[in-house]
Amino acid sequence: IKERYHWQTHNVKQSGVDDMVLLAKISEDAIVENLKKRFMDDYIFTYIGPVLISVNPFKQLPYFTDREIDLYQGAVMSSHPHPPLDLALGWTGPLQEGRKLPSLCSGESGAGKTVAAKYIMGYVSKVSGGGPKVQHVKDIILKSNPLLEAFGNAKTVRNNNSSRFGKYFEIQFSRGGEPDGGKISNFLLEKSRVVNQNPGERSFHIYYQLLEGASPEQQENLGITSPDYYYYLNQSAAYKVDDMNDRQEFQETLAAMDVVGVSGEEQTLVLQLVAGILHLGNISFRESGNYAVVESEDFLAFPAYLLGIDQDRLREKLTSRKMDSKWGGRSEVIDVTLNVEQASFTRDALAKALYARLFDYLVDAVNKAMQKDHEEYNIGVLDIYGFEIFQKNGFEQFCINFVNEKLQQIFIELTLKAEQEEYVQEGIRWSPIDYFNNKVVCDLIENKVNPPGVMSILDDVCATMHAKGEGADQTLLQKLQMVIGTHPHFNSWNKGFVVHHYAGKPTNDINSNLFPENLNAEKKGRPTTASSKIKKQANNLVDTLMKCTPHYIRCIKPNETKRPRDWEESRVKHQVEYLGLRENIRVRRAGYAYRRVFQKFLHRYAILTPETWPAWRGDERRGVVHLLNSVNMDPDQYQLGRSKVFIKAPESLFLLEEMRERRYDGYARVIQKAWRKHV
Ligand code: AD9
Ligand code: MG
Repeated sequence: IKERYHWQTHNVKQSGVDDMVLLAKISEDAIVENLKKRFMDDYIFTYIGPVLISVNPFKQLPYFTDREIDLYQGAVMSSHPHPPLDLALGWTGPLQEGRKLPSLCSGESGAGKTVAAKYIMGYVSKVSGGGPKVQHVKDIILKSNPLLEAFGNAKTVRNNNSSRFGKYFEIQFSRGGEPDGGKISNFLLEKSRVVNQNPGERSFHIYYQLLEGASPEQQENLGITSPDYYYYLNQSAAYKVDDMNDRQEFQETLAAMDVVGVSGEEQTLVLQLVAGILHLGNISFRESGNYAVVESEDFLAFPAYLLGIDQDRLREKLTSRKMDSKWGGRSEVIDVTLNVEQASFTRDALAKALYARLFDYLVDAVNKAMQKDHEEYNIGVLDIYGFEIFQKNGFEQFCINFVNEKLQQIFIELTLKAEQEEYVQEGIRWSPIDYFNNKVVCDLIENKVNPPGVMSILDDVCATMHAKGEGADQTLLQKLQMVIGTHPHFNSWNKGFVVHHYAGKPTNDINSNLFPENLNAEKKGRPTTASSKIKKQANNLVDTLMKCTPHYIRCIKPNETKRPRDWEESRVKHQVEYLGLRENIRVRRAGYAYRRVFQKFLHRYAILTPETWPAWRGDERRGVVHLLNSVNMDPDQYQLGRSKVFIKAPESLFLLEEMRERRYDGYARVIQKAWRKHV
């Protein structure tokens, strides 16, 4: 009855199809149309087989009320997509087998990855039990979000709460299924935002939180005044975000620090550092006989005090640098004075480095608080910055889009791989499907040789720049043109270059900070560049994920206005195209649209034959054959694997469902009749 009820309720209000494998026609237009129908009816989740598509509704919908969770937790497989249900089936199931279960949220900036990731973490905390220790870990899992978002998220033109770092959050479980530990790995924070933002964008939220929320005492101690006073905030002239209460969020950030065990004293230091960086930005320089001097000593003392650096030493650091010099066979370190441009660059580099360390410190604090000595089971959620194109795209966009490219690669390899593996494992015959493999774009960026990719060429130019001095940008462009100028996914001209990503074509402007900041690093030999670091991180991630069976959440952004019920057809279509949803459905269908282990299949359609009702006795495989024969299923339409039945066309399945429904209705009428007679 429960199953019947379940099935019926989900067929009462049917909005489009909830698994697009069942679409009558597979075209991009049909996919967009289906998603639109569902979106307008507040169904934001749709499946393609096990892949979850989520369309950002830009309004609050009730997914995770207690009632919803009760209703769905442990529910039988229904055709109604719902993340908690998904979790119950997709995750807690295999979790019992002791595997790592990663979920990958992907999609462009503002599509809803972070919100989806938070729902998942929230759900896990809600449904699992546990004593005080477990409760504490759950608190940390939940509070780590406002904390890391305060320091790592910012308003961009794409998203008012855009993640400017990537994270992979693992929740560890005890044998009893209680979350009792966790670990965050963070990826490349967009630290250039600390010193400079595009028009209309803000720096990290914490700055505005502090300025709005500081107590009078903090205001005095930290030199807090209005945001337009600070060079690091006033360049973009954006201070407020719609629907965001910085003052209130400041309190939440502090409370979150309490929970993760950052003591009151440490919190004071954290805020001191945040304010110190702001004041550092207000140090300006003027030219004096070809080299830079600090414009006004008054502006030096306060940041020095906040950062705990001796004032003279700070001055020296900002206006000169140490250099190795070879003289007459001897090597010595000499001080070289800097010009105004170099001094400002050094100031900004210091600000960025301090902020990045502060961020790492906070991630560490969260990790320490959730640390567990041995791992048993874990589920992970990957939430990174989404693919983005701005008017000016710098080095960081280049890295962000590269990481997205790698993620797409995992999706392609694993959805196909998993599909193929299952067919092989079950001994099913099938023929593979063509689709765009973005490996060619990944190679263009990260190849070491034959030909070297953009990152290698960039590293090379960085390594030789000291000797060359100026003209790094032109050298880079020439080299890129020479080595990969004819690559089908690459274009360059005298001011920049374009990489044709799977999701779009951002123009990387040579004047907008294309070089990673350690171009002028004082290190000897070949320094680890920012690009080699992100390359390594991305590849480690790929290695980890490739060993698992990730669960995909493909997020779609329906409009640029951030308004509910606003549907921009062409934007959605573009995303449907580049996410490869059509290929995804085709791959899923080319083979078999539906698969179910024998026992579950028998259970669901038991009512169709007297021999299987209420239960089939004997060999399950033979039971399935008997069932399919008695309903005259065309033998071309299905194959039996080793443990599962595979059914090709969705229509065949519809037929089974219809028959099943008629039988139930028939029974219901008989029972009603009997009942009426009885009364
Ligand atoms: V970025 O790559 O970090 O710039 P995300 O993470 O993909 O991006 P995010 O999750 O931050 O986007 O979503 C953007 C905004 O859309 C949120 O701040 C919400 O206001 C809104 N949103 C997203 N998903 C949902 C949802 N499931 N329900 C309601 C949502 N609102
Ligand atoms: Mg995000």
